[in-house]
Amino acid sequence: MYWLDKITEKFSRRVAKSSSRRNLLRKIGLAMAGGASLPLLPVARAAGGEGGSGYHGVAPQTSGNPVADPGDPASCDYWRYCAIDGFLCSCCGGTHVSCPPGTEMSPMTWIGTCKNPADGLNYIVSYNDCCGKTSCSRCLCNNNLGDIPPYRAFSNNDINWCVGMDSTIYHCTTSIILGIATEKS
Ligand code: ABN
Repeated sequence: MYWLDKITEKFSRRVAKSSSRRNLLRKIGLAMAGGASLPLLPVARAAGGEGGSGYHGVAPQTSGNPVADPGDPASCDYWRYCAIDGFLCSCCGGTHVSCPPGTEMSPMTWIGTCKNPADGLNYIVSYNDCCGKTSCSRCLCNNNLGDIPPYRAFSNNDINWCVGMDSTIYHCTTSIILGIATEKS
């Protein structure tokens, strides 16, 4: 019965191998090593990468003319935002010059003057609020170049310009170039 002994031994060894403590530890070790290597996999990191807005889930954007209008409109550092106080429409389903769907642009605005690094000229920028939907709450920017306390409302950026609209609910802010500033301030 030598062959039966051999078969039984082989079977027993296989069962022991697959149920031993050593095998269990080996499986745990493999799982841990696999888990540790997961962050190395190539996943998209739109917001975290260099050049991104720094806001989670917001990919870098362009003005459409990177030479004359450089920078990322989804980032607070974009030159046009030197005097903005609000949520960037670029991060809210709109762009730096258009409101997100379902909102309406307020015709009353706060005006700032920002220097374009491409040509060194000062531009008059209108910060039009988009109204009619609850606050976007993404990409809050509070840059206050030229901001003056609210006793002069049109020189203060901390104002909801949705007043006078069908809906006064503020959603986000755009930044639209009106022209070149010719006078020194
Ligand atoms: N103009 C942006 C804004 C809206 C509501 C409150 C403060 C500032």
